Amino acid sequence: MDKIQIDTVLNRIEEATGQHANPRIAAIVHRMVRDLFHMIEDLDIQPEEFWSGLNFLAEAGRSGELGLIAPGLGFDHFLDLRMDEAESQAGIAGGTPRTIEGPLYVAGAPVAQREARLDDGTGEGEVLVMEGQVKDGAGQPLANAVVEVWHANALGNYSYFDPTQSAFNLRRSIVTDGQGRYRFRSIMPVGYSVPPNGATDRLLKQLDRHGTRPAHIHFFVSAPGHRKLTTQINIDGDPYLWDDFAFATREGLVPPITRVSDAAAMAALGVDKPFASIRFDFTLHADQADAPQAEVARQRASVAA
Ligand code: MBD
Ligand code: FE
Repeated sequence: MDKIQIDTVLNRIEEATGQHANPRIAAIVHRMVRDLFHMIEDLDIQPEEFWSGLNFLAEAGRSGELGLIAPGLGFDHFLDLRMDEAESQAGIAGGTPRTIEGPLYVAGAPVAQREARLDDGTGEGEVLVMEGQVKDGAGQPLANAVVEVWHANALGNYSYFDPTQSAFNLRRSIVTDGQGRYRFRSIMPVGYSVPPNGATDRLLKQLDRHGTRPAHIHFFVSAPGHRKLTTQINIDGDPYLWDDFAFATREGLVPPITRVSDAAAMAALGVDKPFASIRFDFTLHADQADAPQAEVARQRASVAA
């Protein structure tokens, strides 16, 4: 089709916009329609392809998988890179790198002071102890920081979304002590994979891609007067470490794992096998008025405590 013809029809559609339109929404919708019209033209998209794409998105919505398709196509990571860029423009540098939240956070997890056990004791998996400090940009410990932690079990599944797990299994909010310290005992997570034959899986198969994440642990770290950090650590040695379907692995977020076989340390935890130990400190940036919001509002699952 002639570019002028496309512009003519696009202009008619945009001119239908009323006086009381939301200008931001209108700008976004117009741009999206414009780009998609040109895509249809450039790729010569056939009606059957258009309707099959529309129905695909509708089904992904019905099955709750749009939150998986977005990271699988790199959108979440791209938004991270844009936030990094915005921070750098505001003079914010260093600190613990951010990485994507993902779709599996649940608000309302039990709150613990200084330390917590995350697993309910029923699941498989090597015992893992993770500890460290929350610090400010000058390396000073942050007392009363909140470390929200959530991760998958040894089958790669998250409580709440996996109804076979107990409420808030592998999810806690830990408040740091006077020296900024937190500590938790849990079990080693295994990488999540998208639901077999779901919309995300079928899309990725068309791209000859897998839908697996390397084993990881999610965190929101917040402290009064500081920018909230959304991040993850990865479990070193996972075969998918640098082959994450969500593109979220970053340098600085792969701490070394130590195996502890010291008898006294094992006895103190009440375990009879060596356990894994990770030490990881989080460094937050101070609040800054002219910097973009670090906290992202989005729909999240929530369960009353
Ligand atoms: C996850 O566990 C996850 O962290 C992301 C980003 C997407 C799907 C599952
Ligand atoms: Fe995850």
